[in-house]
Amino acid sequence: EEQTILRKFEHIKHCLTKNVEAHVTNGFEDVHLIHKSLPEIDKDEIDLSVKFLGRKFDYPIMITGMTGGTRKGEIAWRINRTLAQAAQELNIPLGLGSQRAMIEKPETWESYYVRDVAPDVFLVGNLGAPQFGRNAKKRYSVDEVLYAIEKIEADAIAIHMNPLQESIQPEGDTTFSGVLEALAEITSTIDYPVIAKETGAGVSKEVAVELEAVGVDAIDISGLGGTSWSAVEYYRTKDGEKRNLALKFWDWGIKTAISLAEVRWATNLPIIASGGMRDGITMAKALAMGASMVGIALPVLRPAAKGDVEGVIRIIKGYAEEIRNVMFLVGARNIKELRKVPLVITGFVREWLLQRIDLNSYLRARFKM
Ligand code: FMN
Repeated sequence: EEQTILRKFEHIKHCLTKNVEAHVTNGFEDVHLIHKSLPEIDKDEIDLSVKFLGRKFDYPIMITGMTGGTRKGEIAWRINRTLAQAAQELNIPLGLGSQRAMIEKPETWESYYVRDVAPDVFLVGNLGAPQFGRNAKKRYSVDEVLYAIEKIEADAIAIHMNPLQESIQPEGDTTFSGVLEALAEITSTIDYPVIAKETGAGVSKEVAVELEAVGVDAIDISGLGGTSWSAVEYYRTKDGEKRNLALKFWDWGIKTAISLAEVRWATNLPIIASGGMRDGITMAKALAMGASMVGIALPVLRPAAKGDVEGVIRIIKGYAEEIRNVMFLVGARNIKELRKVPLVITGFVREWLLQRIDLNSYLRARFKM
């Protein structure tokens, strides 16, 4: 158990001090919105609010799960409280980091508990797919899911899919057989929304179709182009061979822009587009491509680690203002209209998508959810 907690410390430390991002882009440079010389709207009538999983949010931006598992007063506790206060003020959803530590060491539960400072925030708990594998050392069931949600008064649960990280990690849990069957049991048993979430390597159309079939409520695609878990594990491991493996897989995965188009085309599920989202123009492109929400993690880690609530708010409001500016320049009054504006897809992303989806039907139907 100590190992789970130590690992979390190391992950945060490396994410704060090293370059842990992919060496490749997340693909949105190949996605183009068309400038509109006559927008025929007033900038101050633009509405950034969105509906997602039955709730209304002021901005189409979510902070996705990063941490938890330390004692009260320590770093993970501080990060979650800081993010929670910012999310409460902004009225946006907040994800927590893996609650495995809390299941193994129940006394760490308070580092995930933020209801006292964020009574209204839409809070998403987090557990890992490998713990639901048939051959997991201690296979989780619906009981652990309900405990993770209810102990901290969360509104939903994200099950993270991280085979890349687990395959690189020296002590990784690579027990992924039987996860779909476990997800089917969870979604049919509990009343809370279930989000299937990648962690930086993207979701393909095939996996998205499987996830839709077992009844998940949304997918966080978390594609390639932002935080790389191979990079994080590269810095953590001292074993030469494992380091080499981590380096080779630094840029493994499906770029966020590509994953988004595949999943939007193949399913009707709401999508959180995350993975390297670092400015509002990119975020507006993702929303125009059919995402319901955009997700960020790494950009708010630094202010959160310092307890800087205003710093987190400033970053997210900055993105929001850029999204608003794009919406003005393409003549979209709200996110629904943004999802209907024309899009041009060029280069590598176009070439990929032509082999994987019917690009024209996707471009026509990207606003279906
Ligand atoms: N994702 C999870 O589902 N569970 C986690 O426990 C988790 N821990 C993370 C810790 C850190 C420090 C960071 C930076 C990310 C973590 N993630 C975790 C992944 C993020 O939620 C997100 O999917 C990924 O970092 C891509 O977004 P980004 O490029 O904006 O960082």
